[in-house]
Amino acid sequence: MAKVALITGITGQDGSYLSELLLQKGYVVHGIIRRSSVFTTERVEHLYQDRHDSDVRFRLHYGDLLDAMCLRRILSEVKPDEVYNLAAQSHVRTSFDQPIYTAEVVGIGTLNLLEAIRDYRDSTGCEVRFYQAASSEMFGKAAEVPQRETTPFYPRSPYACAKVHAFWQTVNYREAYGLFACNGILFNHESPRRGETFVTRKITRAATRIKLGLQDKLYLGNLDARRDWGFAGDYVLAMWLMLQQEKPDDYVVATGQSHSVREFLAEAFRCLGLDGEGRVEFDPRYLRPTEVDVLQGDATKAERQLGWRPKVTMQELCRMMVDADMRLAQRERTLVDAGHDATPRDNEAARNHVSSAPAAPKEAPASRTGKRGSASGARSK
Ligand code: NAP
Ligand code: G4F
Repeated sequence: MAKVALITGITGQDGSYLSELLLQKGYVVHGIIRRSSVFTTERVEHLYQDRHDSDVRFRLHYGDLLDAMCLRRILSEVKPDEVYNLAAQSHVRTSFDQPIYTAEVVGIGTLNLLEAIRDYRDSTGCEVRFYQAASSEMFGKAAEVPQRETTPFYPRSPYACAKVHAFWQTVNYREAYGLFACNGILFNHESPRRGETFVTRKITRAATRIKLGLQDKLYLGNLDARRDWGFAGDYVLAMWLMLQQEKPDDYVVATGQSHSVREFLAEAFRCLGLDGEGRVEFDPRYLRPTEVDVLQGDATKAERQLGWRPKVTMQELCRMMVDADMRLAQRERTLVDAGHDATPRDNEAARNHVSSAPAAPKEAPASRTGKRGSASGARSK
């Protein structure tokens, strides 16, 4: 019989890649989506199946990590073998503006789900394997470089504090209740489907728009921060592998290479043959009250125990994102030249970036970071 997976955060970057992977592996995939006044399902639209079709293997359910009752109802209905908890208020800078909300979704939301799974298991006798999307942000002001599973946590944002809470709750449910629960401590991973307010995508989107004369400038914060950037498509495989092991455990997932924001920026401009001189300006709004200076992971354990390895380098990732965003910018350019509004209504940038997906994905709508670079604070963090 086909395995059943339940994914929270299915409409996000990772949710879309993980869905594709699990569908390819023959799973029935269920996802939890939040009700919104606008469509939020663009990243998984290509996976949608009409419920009236036979052999429907992809289904979405309304719910929210903050609604404990609905989590219980969905578990009873779906009867999952595996639950992947990817839902989060995942933007670090925003977590300083919304610390309590972030703590509720990331911290208490995870606990709501763990409790629901424990009760479901105890009342039905059905085992459920649980994956928690932990984060390298938990290392924060890191005690060592590179960071590994044994590196102590020193969180530097409300987001990271909440992820540390969720991490230890996951460990505790494993030890206290024997739940098969794993933390994937994932370092930054990006793709053409990355949200446009994260720095890599903000850069590739702006650079391609600058190249085509759709935008003058790019406003950024701290260019010296260093991150270990990998490709999201590679990282979802590590999530799945963790739940296929004999015993549950926690793993760092990273490329082992660290680059500064400045280096990523230079790489994006280099891909486009663009001179960045006078194009990039500093805006203190994008600084964080406390910054994480250097993240660089050591994924030796994941390689040894899971047989997992990253395939895409930072340079290849940057090229992939620039190419996808260039296609988007070209569409915008065509619209502008024809006298239409330049703001794209949809975004097919990621179409050619589903390494082995059953169908081509549709990209999320581009954030309106302000025509000609006038980024609004709320939109382009
Ligand atoms: P993302 O693109 O920001 O997606 C977040 C997802 O969570 C979206 O589907 C969002 O739904 C959903 N969500 C937010 N609040 C929710 C709530 N209260 N209830 C239910 N769903 C909710 O994030 P991502 O990059 O795919 O990352 C996936 C997970 O990995 C997150 O937990 C993130 O913190 C963690 N992580 C990410 C990275 C990275 O570099 N990408 C690294 C380490 C850890 P809407 O579409 O409705 O907003
Ligand atoms: O792209 P970022 O916003 O990602 P950040 O803060 O590292 O968080 C991401 O990765 C975490 C894993 O380590 C995830 F857990 C988390 O959910 C998220 O996916 O910022 C990267 C760096 C930071 O140091 C930031 O200060 O880029 C710097 N930066 C410089 N200018 C900027 C900007 N970041 C953003 N978002 N916007 C800027 O204009």
